[in-house]
Amino acid sequence: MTASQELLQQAEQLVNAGDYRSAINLLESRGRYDDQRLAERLVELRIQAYDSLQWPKPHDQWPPDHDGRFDGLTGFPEIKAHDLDVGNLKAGILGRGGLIVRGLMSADWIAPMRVNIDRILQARMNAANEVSGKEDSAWYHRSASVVGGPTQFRGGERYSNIGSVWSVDSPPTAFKLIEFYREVGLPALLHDYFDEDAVLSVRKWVVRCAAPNNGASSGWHQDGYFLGDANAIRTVNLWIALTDCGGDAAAPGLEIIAGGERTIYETGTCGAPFDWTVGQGIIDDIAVTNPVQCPRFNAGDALFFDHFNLHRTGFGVDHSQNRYAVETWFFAGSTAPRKQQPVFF
Ligand SMILES: O=C(O)CCC(=O)C(=O)O
Ligand SMILES: [Fe+2]
Repeated sequence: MTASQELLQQAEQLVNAGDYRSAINLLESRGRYDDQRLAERLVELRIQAYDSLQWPKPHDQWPPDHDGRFDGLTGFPEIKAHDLDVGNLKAGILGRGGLIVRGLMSADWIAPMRVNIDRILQARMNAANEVSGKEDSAWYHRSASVVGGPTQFRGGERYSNIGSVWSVDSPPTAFKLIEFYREVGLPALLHDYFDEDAVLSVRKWVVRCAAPNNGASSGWHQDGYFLGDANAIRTVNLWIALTDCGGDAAAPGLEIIAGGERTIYETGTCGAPFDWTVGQGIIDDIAVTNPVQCPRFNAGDALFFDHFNLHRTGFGVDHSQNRYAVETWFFAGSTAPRKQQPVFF
């Protein structure tokens, strides 16, 4: 038996005894991201674990207090990665609608992550186009535990090298991203923020490559609209640029409203193209006091915000480069929306 098979067997014993947490810890700490079978099993266990673990009842100190250290600022507060702590995170998200963290992801993570996203999109395309021998790529594999079951490919034009993919559909990528979250101390930071453990989810944990779409406008939205009862859920989104983008850069960034207003706006009116988008008329009203921001990000810079934030992909008029990014929504375990399929990490 190989070392990897032995690890998987030990993990199975722990799972059979109901101890998902130890099984996951074992595979995560002793396994490798490029061990295909192990990375796939780890994704399955992370999805299955949520139901078998105990989660606290939602506490009533929500939203938590913050010290207003960024009050009076226009736009988003900015800090360096080594200053990321719960005080800055609370005052940023709850006081100003977001917090920019410069240099959160270091260069040794960024380029490999971009390459991985290319591999994932290519593997999905190969599978859709039934390229012979390429159907079962390590880089694109839908776990049987994902609700909705196996991906159904229609083939042809459906997929390209541009697009978004659930991170769990790429087990090596999910493995590496969780390693990154640990490296920058997110589990403890988010525990302090939520006052309980955070979880990931199948549907709101996304890697993407967005192409320039000069002159186009994407939909203004609040993720709270999709996620269920906005007043019941507790979230932190970590959006990481893997390409220089926004501002005067050559790739699309984010257009986003600062200010920390905690309300869900009407959708589907005032010129909104879809029932889930907020109309330009409403944005124009808000922008009188809170101008739309399009922050300039360097690859590795991050923006934290939550489900009340109003934003859209920032298509410009003369972009020439694709933009890679990772969008990770964390949920307080107690109120994680079931429809998003919570993922233990
Ligand atoms: O990456 C983008 O352009 C969109 C990101 C977004 O909507 C989000 O992170 O919630
Ligand atoms: Fe969004």
